[in-house]
Amino acid sequence: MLTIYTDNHVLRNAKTELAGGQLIQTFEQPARATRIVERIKKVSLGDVLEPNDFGLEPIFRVHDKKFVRFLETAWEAWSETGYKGEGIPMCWPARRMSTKIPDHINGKMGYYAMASETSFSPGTWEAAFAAVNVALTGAELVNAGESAVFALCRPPGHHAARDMFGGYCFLNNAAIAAQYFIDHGKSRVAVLDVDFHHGNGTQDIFYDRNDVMYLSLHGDPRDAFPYFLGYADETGKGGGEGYNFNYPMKPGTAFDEWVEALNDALQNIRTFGPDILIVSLGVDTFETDPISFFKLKSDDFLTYGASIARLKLPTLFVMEGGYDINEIGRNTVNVLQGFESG
Ligand code: OKP
Ligand code: ZN
Repeated sequence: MLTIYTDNHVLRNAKTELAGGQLIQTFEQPARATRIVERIKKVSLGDVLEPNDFGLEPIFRVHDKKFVRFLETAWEAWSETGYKGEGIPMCWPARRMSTKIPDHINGKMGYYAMASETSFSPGTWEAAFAAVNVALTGAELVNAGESAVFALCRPPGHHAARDMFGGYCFLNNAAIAAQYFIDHGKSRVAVLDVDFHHGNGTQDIFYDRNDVMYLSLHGDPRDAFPYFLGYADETGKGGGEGYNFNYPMKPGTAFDEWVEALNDALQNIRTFGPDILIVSLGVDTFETDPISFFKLKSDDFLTYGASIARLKLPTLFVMEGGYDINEIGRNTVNVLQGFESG
């Protein structure tokens, strides 16, 4: 399997994450992607290619222009205030408040944020933009007939909505790739999100559409981030009714139960009959992930990779989460090798 990867992800290297009332070292760190690419080379999964530059147009097909402009300029504006720390949103347009976009960076930060753990740091925009190019290069190859490609994106994307960042995400790599397929001749795309967290951004972007189906297996939002989306009764709206599937699962869920949800999702994908499958691949379902509560084992990743392959669809894997740095390489590549054996 081909992998798309660039070292530019290291430009996203925030020093702080607000967690439990403290500023701690970020879980979402450069070593994640570096460990994965090392494992890919170690097992000779296939060639590792640099991304091409697709510019901003494919991003504007999914994201709000003012939001993109905000991401491009946020670090500069934040640092110009003289604040000593990294950019952290602190005040949101909560219930019954105005939705006008403030001028001050502090106000803008809150307007565009969906959470406060994700600090802005120098290079964040450049890395997020590079990750989109990684996803789009993979999409272009799959569209040209490649049967499966791994887009090793970092930072991740599935929490980023049309005009919101947070949950370590800035631009929605998988959603931008899905829209790219639709804009380049494909009629139907399924996005299967196996990251531990619900991909609120991807769901939201395609919620009223029937050309992109979104299916997500994740920690029940009653107990897990992003808390305010990902419930089973969210099934789509308008023309998109029936094209959104959520499988929330409780703390401690192990593979036997998880795979039942996967099989149900795979059956829904078969019924939909898409031209393309995008897998939002997070391996934070692993038993020792430091921020998650599922109990998958390393061999389970091989097993479910093979299950996904049985759909026999052209497939783009897009990297999302996974925070047990010591096992992220093995677990991620297990999915890809399982897929190739399936
Ligand atoms: C991003 B992806 C840890 C709380 C973390 C944000 C999680 C973002 C996960 N103290 N909250 O879906 O893997
Ligand atoms: Zn996650």
